[in-house]
Amino acid sequence: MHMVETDQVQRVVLRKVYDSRGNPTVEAEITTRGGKVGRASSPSGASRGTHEVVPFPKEGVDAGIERTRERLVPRITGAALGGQSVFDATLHEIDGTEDFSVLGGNTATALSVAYAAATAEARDEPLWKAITDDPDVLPSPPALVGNVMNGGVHAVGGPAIQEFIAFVEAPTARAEVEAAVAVHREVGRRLRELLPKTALGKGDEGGWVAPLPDEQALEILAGACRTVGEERADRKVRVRPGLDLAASELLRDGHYHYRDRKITPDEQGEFVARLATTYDLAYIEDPLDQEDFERFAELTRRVGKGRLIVGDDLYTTSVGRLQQGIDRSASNAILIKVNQVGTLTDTLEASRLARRSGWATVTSHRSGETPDGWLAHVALALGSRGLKCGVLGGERIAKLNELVRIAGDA
Ligand code: 2PG
Ligand code: MG
Repeated sequence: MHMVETDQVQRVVLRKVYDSRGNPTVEAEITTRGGKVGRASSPSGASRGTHEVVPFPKEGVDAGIERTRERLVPRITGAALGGQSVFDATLHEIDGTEDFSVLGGNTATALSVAYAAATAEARDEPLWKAITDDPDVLPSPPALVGNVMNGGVHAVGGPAIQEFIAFVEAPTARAEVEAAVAVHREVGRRLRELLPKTALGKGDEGGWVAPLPDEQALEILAGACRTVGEERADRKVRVRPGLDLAASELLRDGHYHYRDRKITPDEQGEFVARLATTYDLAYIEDPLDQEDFERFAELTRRVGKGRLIVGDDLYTTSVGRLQQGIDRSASNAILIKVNQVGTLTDTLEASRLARRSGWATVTSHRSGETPDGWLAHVALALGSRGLKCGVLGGERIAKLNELVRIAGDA
């Protein structure tokens, strides 16, 4: 049990800062009467789901910040800390829309997390404890869902599939991070061997970008996962490949478009099912369009055993969308992104519903990120099966370093 909070919000600062793509986003800073500071900034997506809240009002980032300063800050100054759900309800009330189109979902996210961080600081406790339902248990580290090759809208000239992922499980956070980094390196080595004269690049999430068709890229990933897994098998490290197809981005005029062909939705289902079994995929995110609950369910029935079938754009962290998915057994896992719904309270609700239904949650970064580490705390607080945050690049490794820090690995 926590002691009753006596500390209060004294000062709220909102500022426009910049994400890893150089796009503007919002940072919130809450200073308490006791002189503690909670600070958080919000990431931004590129392959955004239709059902997400909007990141900024249509008038822009500055308008969202200005309105929040005027309407919210006077209301929350002097408020007690430790009342996350009341604070988040105030954000909704003042915004007054379903999709945070007045304040902006990114403004709300930065404030919601900064408030939790200020609460944690006031209690002299780690952030995850201020978020979780069960603050007395240190949760076990989630699997790492590390993006090592980029394509789709996160890259130029790469495969059509958005993310080629190393799914890493190990007894410690440190062993997981080291294995994920090793896969990233091994993919780089294999790409240089295959394409010695080609300039290789990196995508928005720090994964390699190479001009390869999707299945050839997957072969490279699967080979790299096998090599790293075999090297570390005696240390109980397991490494398997995974994909985020971000399929809504591939669908145009009723067909899924790849580099050199286009296929029907039925063919897409067949294609992904074949990839799942051929390459022993541990993780498949958004294999189909964000409205196609039916084919999601069919794929889960066919190949869902022993792997995570994850809805991102399908659910957008929304309880209503998730309930539809549960009713139809559309997948067995949900991707969790705080700024798809705008507050930690909404995020926790989605996570609780998933867990009550026996589904896994995977807590995720966005393609545009800041060097904050709070995502690792959210993953732990929710008891997530996975933490998806890329591998390399300052804004990605910041989350992994925070995970190592929290886990207290020597
Ligand atoms: C995704 C994310 C993060 P974005 O599709 O899962 O990897 O991308 O933030 O662009 O939506
Ligand atoms: Mg996704």
